Amino acid sequence: MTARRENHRENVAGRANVEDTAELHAYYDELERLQAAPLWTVANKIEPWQPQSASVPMLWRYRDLRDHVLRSLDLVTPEKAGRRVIYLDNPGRRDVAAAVGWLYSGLQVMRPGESASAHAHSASALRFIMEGSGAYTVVDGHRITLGRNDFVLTPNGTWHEHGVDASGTDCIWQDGLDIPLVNALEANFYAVHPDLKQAVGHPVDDVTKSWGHPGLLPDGADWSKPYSPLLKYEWAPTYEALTRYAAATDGSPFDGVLLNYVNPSNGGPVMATIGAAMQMLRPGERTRAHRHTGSVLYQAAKGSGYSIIGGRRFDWQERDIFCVPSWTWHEHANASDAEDACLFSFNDLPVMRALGLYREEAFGDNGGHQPQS
Ligand code: GTQ
Repeated sequence: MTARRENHRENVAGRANVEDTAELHAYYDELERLQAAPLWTVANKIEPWQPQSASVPMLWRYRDLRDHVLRSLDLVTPEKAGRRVIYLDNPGRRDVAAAVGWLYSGLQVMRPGESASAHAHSASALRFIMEGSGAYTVVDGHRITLGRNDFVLTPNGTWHEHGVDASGTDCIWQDGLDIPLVNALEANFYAVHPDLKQAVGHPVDDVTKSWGHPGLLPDGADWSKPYSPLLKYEWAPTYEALTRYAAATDGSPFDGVLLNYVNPSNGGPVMATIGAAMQMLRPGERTRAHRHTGSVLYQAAKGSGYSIIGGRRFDWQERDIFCVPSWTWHEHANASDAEDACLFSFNDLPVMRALGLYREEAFGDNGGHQPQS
């Protein structure tokens, strides 16, 4: 029979396994003319036994990318580019510009005195500050100062603009957005602010001054928007919280000591579609492997180590970014016996959970590690 049609047969009871015959092919031709097709030729492909990620496990080394990112300072202006960003292009996801799964990520660079025009979109966004001083963002009129390892939100629908104070230095931060997801859902709107700039309507950093106190909420706090009012999570209190938690817990066998960034008004994820975490791998720690649905993008915020992802070992240093595709075995190790290592990560787990699609599995049951290829 001709091989011109795909026919994904499996010799398993309950799965599609229809032979190719001339009569069937003639029938398929008739269906094709009606923009229709027989399910049984594709059923085994479109209903795999388990998630089949098209994303490739990847590590982007900062020492390889940094000079190229800085070069864009001389090559394009924020005015012409809109935003000066070099994005992470997963070889399995080029068609949707994703770094992994349905998540986009890029490295944005700005000079002192520069700013990008204010805009809003249906995609939710976050930044994780990598280097430089004087960076700020304005989110719905709240001006927010940004320092190293700070994590900031620009949720779905909010006006936002980024810049670097004239007194600052060249700044680089990681952007993370759910652009591929929102495009897959065919729900993405984009707007440029009519004035290109927002009026700042609140004291600088009022978001952290109001919402950023552990265990304390403003009296009468009334927040019903579907994202965290805190907007910025600073590095110093985050690291202190990890250190204190590490003294009180054995941690997770899969993640070490992990704290999720949450919405302080309800304990939920920071945004409806994107969750984020900071985890500490204690000196000498090596975790067990597990896998779960949902995609995760990591940035090494402190220290160095390696992760084994889908059987491949990726050695990371501070500022390197790597991804774990959905349903892929992964485990992490701190390379140092003296210092802790910290991994920032963001993910689409709120989507998986909200849609009832979250699943998780431990590798083996004897504390084993996945084989490396
Ligand atoms: O600043 O919201 O890296 O809209 C890509 C698209 C950043 C942003 C990116 C965006 C943004």
